[in-house]
Parts: sequence; structure tokens; C-alpha cells
Amino acid sequence: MASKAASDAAGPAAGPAAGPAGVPPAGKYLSSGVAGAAKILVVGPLGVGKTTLIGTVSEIKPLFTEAVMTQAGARVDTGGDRAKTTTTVALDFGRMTIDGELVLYLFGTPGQQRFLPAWRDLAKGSLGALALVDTRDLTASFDALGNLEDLGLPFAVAVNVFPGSPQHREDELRAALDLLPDTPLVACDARDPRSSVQALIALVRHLIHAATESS
Ligand SMILES: Nc1nc2c(ncn2[C@@H]2O[C@H](COP(=O)(O)OP(=O)(O)O)[C@@H](O)[C@H]2O)c(=O)[nH]1
Ligand SMILES: [Mg+2]
Repeated sequence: MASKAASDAAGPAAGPAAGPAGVPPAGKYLSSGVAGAAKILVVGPLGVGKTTLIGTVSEIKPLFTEAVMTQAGARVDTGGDRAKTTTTVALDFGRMTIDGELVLYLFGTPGQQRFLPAWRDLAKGSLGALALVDTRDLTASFDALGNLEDLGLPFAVAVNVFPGSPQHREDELRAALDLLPDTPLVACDARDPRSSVQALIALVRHLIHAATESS
């Protein structure tokens, strides 16, 4: 793998433009009303839209660790968009504040199972995960969902809709992914801030509910 770019690829929502001279751009600093913070993982197979979603929702310039996929990895780095030429090799990082009160630190994991050790490190201290799923290849999501279950990390599933994605009934999808009845299952477009934020809010609601139930 040849290293291409780290930390310089601003996503589509890299934050609002800078304000007047001397005034930091809005969103760069935490708002004064922030009362809590949560570390959240964004997981899923290669090409499912993890890097896109973090770039879409992040209010700070996201950190991306993309590397060019080489011919050497062609046999194993399969799945997702055939035109995809880069892949996350360490983590993606972004920040999103909900209602000015709860800040989510978003950590995108590398999609391939061979990065599991890095994945386990990233999971330390996280409260939950948003698992992205592509219905064009549901089996590709099994590793990530299995890892979350092994780690005992609560999660919500977001189906990232691509052109030509097969549509399934919710009960069929739940059965295919072997989801617990209370695991949130939502649809999203990782390129769209509104739907990506809604997916994260579904996760946060689930985490709050789970925490309240167990206390
Ligand atoms: N049509 C469509 N394309 C998407 C969506 N999310 C991501 N993509 C594209 O799919 C490709 C892979 O996305 P990426 O975020 O790099 O996937 P990652 O490997 O999970 O980080 C990129 O070319 C994205 O532009 C989506 O919701 N809809
Ligand atoms: Mg990525």
C-alpha cells in the first residue's frame, strides 16, 4: 500500500467557512452548552460509506487516513465500489454535536477484517457503534456485526442506500443480519447530512435507552 494522504482530505462538510479575522470559524470549538461527550465507532465493510458519513456530518475538518489500494491487495480488498481506489488504513475521525449539548467523537474503523487489532484498540472507551450495511452484499457486514457482538458494544444499523441496492422488508433484513429486536435499523445516504445525522441520533437514543434500562 502506498501512502497517499493523511489528515488533509476535507470532506463535503468540513465545517463552515472562516468568520471575520480573529474570529474562529463556527463549529471549530465546542459550544459552551456541551454537557457530555461520547466516543462512537462507525463500522462496516470496505466501501460501505464510513469515510463518507464521517466527512458528511463532521463539524471539524475530519481526519482521514486513506491509502491507495495497490495491486498486491486486489485479491483481498474486494467489495464495495469497484471504482474505489483508496481505503482507510488507521482511522477516520470527526466530531458532531447534537442539540448543542452532546458531542459525538466519531471514529471510523478500517473495513477489512485483517485490521481487527486496530479495530479493537479503537473500540476502547467507546459507548456504541453505527454499523453501515450495503444490501448489495449483506454477508460483507457479518464480520463487523460479529466483532461488535464479541465486544459487547451496543449498536444501530444504518443501511446505506446505493443505486441499484436491493430493497428488503425490515423483518427480512433483521433476520438476515440476525439483529436483536431492539437494535435500531434505519436507512441512510452517507452523502446526505440530514439522513446521516438521523442515523446517529437513532444510535444515541438506543444507547440512552440501554443505559436507562440497565441502571
Ligand atoms: N450512491 C451512494 N454512494 C455512496 C454513499 N456513501 C458512499 N458512497 C460512495 O461509495 C464509495 C465508498 O465510500 P467510502 O466512504 O470511501 O467507504 P468506506 O470504505 O466505508 O470508508 C465512495 O465513492 C462514496 O462516494 C451513498 O450513500 N450513496
Ligand atoms: Mg474509509
